[in-house]
Amino acid sequence: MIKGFVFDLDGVLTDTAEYHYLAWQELGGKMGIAFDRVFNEQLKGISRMDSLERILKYGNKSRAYTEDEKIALANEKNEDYKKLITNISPADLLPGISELLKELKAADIQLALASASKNGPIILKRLGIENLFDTIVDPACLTHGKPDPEIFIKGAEQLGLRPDECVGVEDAEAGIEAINAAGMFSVGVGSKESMKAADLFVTDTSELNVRDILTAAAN
Ligand code: B16
Ligand code: MG
Repeated sequence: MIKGFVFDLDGVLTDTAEYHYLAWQELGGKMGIAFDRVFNEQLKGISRMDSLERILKYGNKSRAYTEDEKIALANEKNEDYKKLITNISPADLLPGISELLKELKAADIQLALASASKNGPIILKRLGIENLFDTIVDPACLTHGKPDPEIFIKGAEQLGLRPDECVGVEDAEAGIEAINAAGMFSVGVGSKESMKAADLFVTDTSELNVRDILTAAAN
């Protein structure tokens, strides 16, 4: 029986991908690395340091900086990003999410956040939904990023549930891989092609429906 939902943040609850993109672009400009939105897709769900490594590799500059310089570059990106997310408000919740979360709470289902973002808590607060979440996994405590299942296993653990008692919701391929490997029922938001490994998929958050998900997870 499903007793908990473990949510990704970016692309599921709100769309912060555009702000990550703008902040990485700004840093890319300073490093002499240009990239577009197509390349940016590869950064979704990937941690800050791993994203920087991917950008450097893309620009053939993996060895251009020391580890300390890379940390300073990632911090610089985060300072820009934090400025961009200052004005996030409940209006930035993706379609249907507010209703979905309230319906889940009314059904006594526990909620956890499993986001790679260290800015997750402040974003939940600005979105006005922090009180609906029972727990937030701290990405700083993790050894492996998505597609490793660690973050979803930890989410279930923090809810006091087994992974098979939880549903995981994701928009990134690496995220669906992580949910499946954790042994949870996976719900994907995105195209049929990118969400082909999901147990259930919808193309838009407005199509997420508690009854449909619980029925599919029970079968
Ligand atoms: P931060 P998610 C991820 O969020 C983003 O998709 C990814 O682009 C970002 O690099 C990562 O969080 C880390 O974010 O720099 O704020 O710690 O999709 O896992 O909710
Ligand atoms: Mg995401």
